[in-house]
Amino acid sequence: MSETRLSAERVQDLSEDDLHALCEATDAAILDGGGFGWVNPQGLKTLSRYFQGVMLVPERQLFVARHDGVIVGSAQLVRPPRNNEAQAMAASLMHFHIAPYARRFGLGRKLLDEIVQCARAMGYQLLNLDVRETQDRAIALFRRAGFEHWGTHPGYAIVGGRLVRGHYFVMRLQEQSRVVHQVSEENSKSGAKVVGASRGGPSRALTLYPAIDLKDGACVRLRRGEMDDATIYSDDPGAQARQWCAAGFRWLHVVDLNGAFAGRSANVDAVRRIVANATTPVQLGGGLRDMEGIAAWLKAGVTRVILGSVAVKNPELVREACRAFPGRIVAGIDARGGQVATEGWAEVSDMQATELGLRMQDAGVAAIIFTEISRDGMLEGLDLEQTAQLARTVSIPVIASGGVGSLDHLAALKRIAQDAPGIEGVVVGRALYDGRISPREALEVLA
Ligand code: AMZ
Repeated sequence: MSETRLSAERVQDLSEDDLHALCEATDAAILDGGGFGWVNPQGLKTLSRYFQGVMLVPERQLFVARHDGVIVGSAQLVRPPRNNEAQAMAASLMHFHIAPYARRFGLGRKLLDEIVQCARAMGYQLLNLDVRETQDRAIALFRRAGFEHWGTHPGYAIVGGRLVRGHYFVMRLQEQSRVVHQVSEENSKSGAKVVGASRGGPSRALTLYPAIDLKDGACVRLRRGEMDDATIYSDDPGAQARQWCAAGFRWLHVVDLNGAFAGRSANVDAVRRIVANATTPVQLGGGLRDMEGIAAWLKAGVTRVILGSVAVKNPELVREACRAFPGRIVAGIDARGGQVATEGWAEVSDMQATELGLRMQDAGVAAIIFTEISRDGMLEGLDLEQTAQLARTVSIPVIASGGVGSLDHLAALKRIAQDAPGIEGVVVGRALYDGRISPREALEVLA
C-alpha cells in the first residue's frame, strides 16, 4: 500500500488548483452539515471570492489540511479586536472542517495542532472556539486536544428548521499563563470561581534573555550603544551560547552589532555557531533589512528575528514578514528619551516609542523589545516607567532592556509587571558577564 501524505500548514498564496480543492472541500463540509457554519453550499465562484478575500484580511490567517498534496480542509485563526487586554490575549479558531471524504486519517488533529502551535508562538494566552452540538466528531477532537467546555448557547443555529445548541470551548496556550485563578473569599463560600488578572494575585514568571552582542566575531558589551566603548567578554560565541544554556536560561538574545551599523548581517559565522551550540531558542537582531535576510536566518535555525531600523523606515516589510512568519517577528524599539533610534542607534527619528509600538502591534509582531539607550550597559537600572507605559499601551508582550545591574533591578521589574501584565521578560547583558548577577539568583527572582 502506498503511503498517504498528510500535512497541515498556513497558506498565504493559493494556486488555482488549491483554490478549487479548498472550495470543493468547503462545500462538501457544508453539505455534510458542519464545520463551516454555513447552511447551504455556495459553489466555486462565491467561495473563491470568499477565500481570496480572507487572504487579504490581516486579522485572519488561513490554515489548510492536505491529503497527498490536495487541500481537503481548512480553518481560520482570527485575531480579536484589541480594545482591551483581555480581548487581545484571546484568539479564535473559526470555520474548522475536514471534508467527509478525508476524515479517517487524523488530519483534523494535524490541522488543529498546527494552529495551536502558531497561536502559541504569537503569544496568545487563550484560544476560543464555538461549535454546533451536532458536530460530535469535532467536539470529541477538541476535547482530546485539550480544549475545555465552558458554556452552551441554547439557540445557536437553525438547521433544517430545528434549533440546535452551540458549545463554547477554550484552550489555555501558555505554560505560565498570564491569567490566574483567584478564589475570592466570598465566592469560595458559594463554591464559585472567579478568574481574574494577576493584579494583587500570585506573581507571574518573567523570562530572562541573556544577551550575546557580537562585534568583529567576539562577544562584547557596549555602553549606551557606542562601538568604541566595547568590553570584550569572549571570542568564542559558541561556547558563550553553551554557557548561558547550561545556566538554565530558556532563550538567547543575540545582536549582530556590526550588522546593525552596516544594515546587513555581518557576524554570520558567529551567529551560526551560536545557533549550532544553543539548546534553547535564539532571537536575533541587527542588520536585518529585507525578506531574504529574515527568511534565511529563520531557515538557518533562528527562532525569532528582531527588526529595529525597518520598523521605523519600512513598516510594510515588517507587516509582510509577520504574514509570512507569524509569531517569529519581534520589533526592537530602541529609544533615547522616548524617541526611537535606528542604524546602530546612530540616528534618532522623531517617532515616539509608544506610537511605534502601536504601529508594530498592528503590523502583527509577536512581541516588542524595548531598550532605553541612555541606560544600556550602564548597570543603573531599567527605565521602568517608559517600559510600563509601553506595556500598558500595546496588548502584545513587551521585553524590557537596558540598564540591569543588580538583582534589585530585576525585582523592581517583577513588581511593576504586576500592574503592567504585558511585561513578559528582560534582556540582561553586562551584569551577567561581570558576575554582578548570578544566573541562578536571577532566575529565582524572576520565577
Ligand atoms: O548597541 C547598539 N548600538 C545597537 C544595538 N544593540 N544598535 C542596534 N542594536 C540592536 C537593537 C535591535 O535588537 O537593540 O540591533 C537590533 C536592531 O537592528 P536593526 O539593524 O534592525 O536596526
